[in-house]
Amino acid sequence: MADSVIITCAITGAIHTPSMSPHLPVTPAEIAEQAIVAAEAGASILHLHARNPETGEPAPDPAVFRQFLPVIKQSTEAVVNITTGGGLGMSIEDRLAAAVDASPEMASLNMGSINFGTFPMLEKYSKFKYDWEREYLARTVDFIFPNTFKTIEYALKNLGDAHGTKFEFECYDVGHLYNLAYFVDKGLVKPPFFIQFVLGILGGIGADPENLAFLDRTAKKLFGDQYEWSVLGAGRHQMPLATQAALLGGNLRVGLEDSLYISRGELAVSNAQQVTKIRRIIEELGMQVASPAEARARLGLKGGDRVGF
Ligand code: KMH
Ligand code: ZN
Repeated sequence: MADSVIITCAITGAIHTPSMSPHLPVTPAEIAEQAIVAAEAGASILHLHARNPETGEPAPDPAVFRQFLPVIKQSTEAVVNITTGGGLGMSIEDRLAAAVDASPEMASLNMGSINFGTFPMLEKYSKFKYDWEREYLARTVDFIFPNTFKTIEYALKNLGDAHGTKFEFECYDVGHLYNLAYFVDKGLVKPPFFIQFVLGILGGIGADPENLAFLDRTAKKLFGDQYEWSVLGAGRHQMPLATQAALLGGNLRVGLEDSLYISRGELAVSNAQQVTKIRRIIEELGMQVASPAEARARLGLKGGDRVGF
């Protein structure tokens, strides 16, 4: 068990829409600013998506990412982790474009196809600023988030091998760990690797504490000491599961991508506010927050000077 906890912060994502919170970063300037302050608060890995600056719609365009990547790199030591999940409904080419263009130290890689239901949020939000928001949520009642063995292998080769990018393997259910084991056994994924348990997405495993313990146990059985793990809990499950992860010797992810709140019914005013809260919990438990240098060493990353931005 490592003696420090790696905090990942996921700045804006592609789940929440602008009308859900005035604090959700949309423009490149807002994304850069919130990422930098989150790093200053203790996040060692910054997981980044981009959005259309005018409408806030998830955007795959490498040119939009390039408006904030250099600013973040110049202002922090934090590891940049670019999404390959993109926005719901994007093609696999679009999903990979920004990471292939930027050659980051890390990128996300989703380890199995799932139903990805965000439509229940329509029960909570009725007024939207932009036309796209309602349909973006409604369409997920009949949406499968595609991550096949073919597309996973394509990313491992064209981003992992080709760019020296290492992955945040997003596992939404226990079967995804066995998909990962297939690629480890094939030699396409080499240790040390980084598993992100994703709990509480409608379509994936539920956010029960027993499920995190189950995933932790299953990963240990499959991978021994070849990996580091982290957990992201969606919505109200974010802080409880992050706290449980720290106690279990894991790492954790916070950020407005996966929860807009700082506590029950209270919107977080920034990503940094969530980082500060979980950092306080980690330190109250007598543990420390890992630095970007520690994260790079433990995850075997290529270094911030070997990226393409
Ligand atoms: N929003 C998380 C549940 C990705 O960007 O590749 C999953 C995620 C996927 O972050
Ligand atoms: Zn993401």
